[in-house]
This record gives sequence, C-alpha cells and structure tokens, in this order.
Amino acid sequence: MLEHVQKTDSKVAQIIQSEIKRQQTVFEMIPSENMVSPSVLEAMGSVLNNKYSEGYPHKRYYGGNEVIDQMEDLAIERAKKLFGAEHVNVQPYSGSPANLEVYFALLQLGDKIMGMSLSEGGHLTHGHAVNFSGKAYQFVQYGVQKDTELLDYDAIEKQAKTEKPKMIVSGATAYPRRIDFKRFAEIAQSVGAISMADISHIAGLVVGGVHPSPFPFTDVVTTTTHKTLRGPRGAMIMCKEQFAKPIDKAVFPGMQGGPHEHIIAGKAVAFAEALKPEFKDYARQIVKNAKALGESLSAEGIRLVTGGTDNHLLLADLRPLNVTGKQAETALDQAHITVNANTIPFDPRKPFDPSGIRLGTPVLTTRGMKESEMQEVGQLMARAIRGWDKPSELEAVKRGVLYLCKQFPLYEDL
Ligand code: DSN
Repeated sequence: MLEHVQKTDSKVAQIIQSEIKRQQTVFEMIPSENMVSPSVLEAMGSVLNNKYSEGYPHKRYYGGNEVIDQMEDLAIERAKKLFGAEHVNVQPYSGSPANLEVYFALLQLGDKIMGMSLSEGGHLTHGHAVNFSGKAYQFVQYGVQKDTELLDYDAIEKQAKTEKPKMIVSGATAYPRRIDFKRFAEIAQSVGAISMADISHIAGLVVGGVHPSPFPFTDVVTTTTHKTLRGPRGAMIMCKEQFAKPIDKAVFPGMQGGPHEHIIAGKAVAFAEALKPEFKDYARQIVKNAKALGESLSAEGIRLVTGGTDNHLLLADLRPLNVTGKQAETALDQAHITVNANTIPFDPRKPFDPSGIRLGTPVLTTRGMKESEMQEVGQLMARAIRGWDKPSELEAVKRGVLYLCKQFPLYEDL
C-alpha cells in the first residue's frame, strides 16, 4: 500500500506505518470512529483527488468533468437508495460544515433554533456558545431529564411552543438511547418549524434497521459518513425535494469551493457496502455488543448513564469507582484501550476532566468481536480503571488487549 511513499518519503511512510500498527494493537472504542475497508481507502487515495469540479454533475464551472460526473451521480443514487431520501448532496466536507450549510440555506442569520445542549449529549454545531452556530443564530437548548437522563419529548414540545423556533435540530453525540425522530418532526410541524436531524453517530444503525429512521418525516437530515456508516471522513445532506435548491446553493457556492471527489468516490464505495445484506448483520451486532459490554461494565460496579444502551455507545459514570474521566482515559490509553473522557448529564466536574467516559462498539464489531469478547473487554476496562495509578495492573490489561487484538486482526495486508 505504501510502496511509493516508502521510496520517496520514508519519514511519512514510517508515521503511517506506526499508525497502522497502533490501530491494529488497540481496542479503538471512541464511538464516532470506525475502520473502513481497503476498498474505501483505495478510492480515497485515487486520482479523483486531482480534479476541480465546482458546481454539480453536468453543470460544472471547469472542463473535463465528464468522468467525475459519473462518480458523483453514482454516490447520490446509492445514498438515495440507502436512506430513501428524495434529494442528496454528497459534497459537504464534514459534519460541522454540513450543519452550518443547512442553517445558512434555510434560515436568516439571528433566527431562533432549538438544539440539544452539548453538555447533555448534543454537538458543538447544535448551538454551543463558542461555535459559529451559537454565535450566528439564536439557539435555545434542550437537554435530558435529571432523574431518567432521557429526552423528555413533552418538555421539548412545551419549550417549542413557548420559544417558537424556526428550526428544531435533533440528534446527539453522547446519547445512548433511541431518538424519536417522528415525534421531533411532529413537534416542529406543530410550531411551523423546519425539522432537521443530525444522524451522524447512528447513520449505520439507521440503514441497518436497528434504529428508527428520520425518513420520511424529517425535512432535512445531515450525517457524517465515517462513523457507524463506515465510510470516508466526510458528510452529506439529505432533504425533501422542496429544500433541494437552497441546500445545494448553500453548499456551493455558499460555503464551499471545489468538492473532494476522491472522498465522494469513497462515499460511493461505502454506500454500496452498506447496501449489502451483511451490513444489516454488522449493525445488529454493534448494538448487541454495546448491550453486552454495558452488562459487563455494570457487573463491575460502573454506573451507566440511563442504565444501559439501545445503540452503539455507552456513557459510563465513574464516580462509584472514585476515578475521574481524564484519569480513566489516560490509564486506558496506557493499556491500549482508546476512549474519550466525557461529561455526563448534570456533571458536577468540568468538561476537561469530567466524571465519565464515552465508549462504543463500532470498531470492535468491525474486527469481528461478539458478545463473549465484550464480556472480557468490559472486565479488562474495569480492571484498568480501578488500577489507573498502578503500572503493573495497566501492563496486565495491555497483555489481555494485545492477545484479543491478535485473535481479531485488522488490515493484515497493509
Ligand atoms: N467529534 C465527533 C464525536 O466524537 O462525536 C462529533 O463531531
């Protein structure tokens, strides 16, 4: 794979090799990550990188796009089939620009939007004060109920009726339960707001049929393509036909220049993979694995936010073990388990060193692990967290991790 760069730039080749080795020898458990197929990697590394294609298929601002047009058409056609969307724009560079493009397309600067607060599971671009979304629009935030840690749809409806937003954004980055997109769309409709769902985390579960789809209820749906969907790092916007024109205009020329057609090629490959029946098995196994991991962690005395999971991720509250999120993240890193420290709802601690960690099963499931391995993964994690300040414990956990990684190899021919 690195035959050319190895000859021309040994420093870069060596860094890439080290990262391949790191990915092969850790439990990668950040729930927004995945390991793509060699076919997706190849498509992303192709000569499609070389072309400027500003505009849309068959209406470009540069010559020589007759081949590129076929690729973008193919990606759009596959995405429509995968999600049952009326209109798809596959050009967004990533999730954050995609969300901003939707706001820019359908609202006036300063308009009111409702979105889920980052500290309770939302996303920066759903209206956080430090983000462009929170500065350019008047966001009001909703969160979860204190006692159940679940979304309270009646409270969200009441808030929508009082606030009368122009748009309601649903979707989360740290919410372990199902999201009722139909209810969100009904609430939006009842106050004359546009409904938007950001399904970046769960897109693969939606196409796999293990999470309810936001289609056909939701007006606009954004998603990244690199999380559970297991495609290249990038995004897309899907919408009802009536919103197609302003959305396309906001992506280009509103926010972006030349589309990354090599990444769009990777998206097309990933969509074809996700259309295969095996992908449904994969999505089902992600959820089974998350549930099994949750049971294992609970048995070890770790409290799970909401008591468990319906999707690919878990939020673990480490206060019962008297360990902070950052201490756990650092210790787990040393034991070759990659997670991120994360706030839990109503966290008494600060975001940089919060009370919890966020973890997920998409990558371990891609490697082929099942429920019995999840039992072991949970035990290894708990041992590392309890022994966060004991190098010998972390070393013992690392040995267990390396042993399992060998049984479930990754990128063997890279
Ligand atoms: N950074 C992503 C995540 O980890 O959830 C969201 O953009």
